[in-house]
Amino acid sequence: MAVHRGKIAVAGDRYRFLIDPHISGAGPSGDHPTVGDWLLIDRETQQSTRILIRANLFKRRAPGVDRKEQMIAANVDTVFIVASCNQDFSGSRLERYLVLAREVGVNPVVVLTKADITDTPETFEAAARDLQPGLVVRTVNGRDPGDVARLASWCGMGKTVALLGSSGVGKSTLVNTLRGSDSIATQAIRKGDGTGRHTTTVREMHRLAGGGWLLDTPGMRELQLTDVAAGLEEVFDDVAAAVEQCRFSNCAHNAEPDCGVQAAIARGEFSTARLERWRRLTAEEALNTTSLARQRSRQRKR
Ligand SMILES: Nc1nc2c(ncn2[C@@H]2O[C@H](COP(=O)(O)OP(=O)(O)OP(=O)(O)O)[C@@H](O)[C@H]2O)c(=O)[nH]1
Ligand SMILES: [Mg+2]
Ligand SMILES: [Zn+2]
Repeated sequence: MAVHRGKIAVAGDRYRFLIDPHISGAGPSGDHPTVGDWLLIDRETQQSTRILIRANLFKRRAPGVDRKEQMIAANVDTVFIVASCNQDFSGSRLERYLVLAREVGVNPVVVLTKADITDTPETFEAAARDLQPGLVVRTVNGRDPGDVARLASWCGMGKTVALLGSSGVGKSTLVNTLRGSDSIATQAIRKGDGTGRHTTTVREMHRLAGGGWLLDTPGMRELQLTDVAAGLEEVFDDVAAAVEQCRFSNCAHNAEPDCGVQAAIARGEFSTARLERWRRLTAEEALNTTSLARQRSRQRKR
């Protein structure tokens, strides 16, 4: 149900308590449980004995010195990628979350909040839709129950929706409005730059009266991608298809002869800005994935 410092909250048929996350038979990867996991628990010892196989797992490369892999959530049906219609909006940041969702294989819905404080919600909506053809985008005032009801179809009985996004975009506000309560703390954003104050500090599941679950998460400062080659290929499928057309397999897509990417740009299939974003994310993913692989093999040797 929730990950606290050093403890996890579990719930089952008529019980709810905190347990130690260290599991004896945790399986080959040695993972700890995370929010959304299904566990087998020994009623007598109140110890978890096994994590059931996950339908999916969101993870990122944690910020900080050790830069380990960090689990975000498991067994998610839909992810609400939340951003607000203000100066904090960033298309390329949304795109990172989108790559992660596609990699994990979870249906993404972009939720643009704070439609009530802009005169031009359609410009934010257009920027989001531009990221991938067919992307589902909903623009709402997160404090208006009537507006937020348009998100209810993803939150039905037995469904789990994870909310991801930067601090201050209104994730907890959405959870409160969808639940018709104000039990989760929210906090005004900074006036200067419109960023949040990292109000939510715990990843936690919240139950809806209709039997759905909302997984609120702390706003992320940066989403560093790792192991997302498939997600990148899906979000940038136009660039990936163009790369296939290059004459040289090691083409750098600058001024090489018969470069499929430059040809696609010349035909107006995508912009150089999109190519640059693809370059940046691909380089970052390659770097993070190799250094994590190195870390893992070092751990195995120990
Ligand atoms: N006007 C308006 N204010 C909103 C909307 N959504 C959220 N807010 C406000 O924005 C501020 C931040 O909202 P939170 O729900 O705390 O944001 P959060 O994404 O949970 O932030 P962290 O917990 O720090 O990650 C609060 O003051 C909310 O009342 C909206 O749609 N319209
Ligand atoms: Mg919050
Ligand atoms: Zn090329």
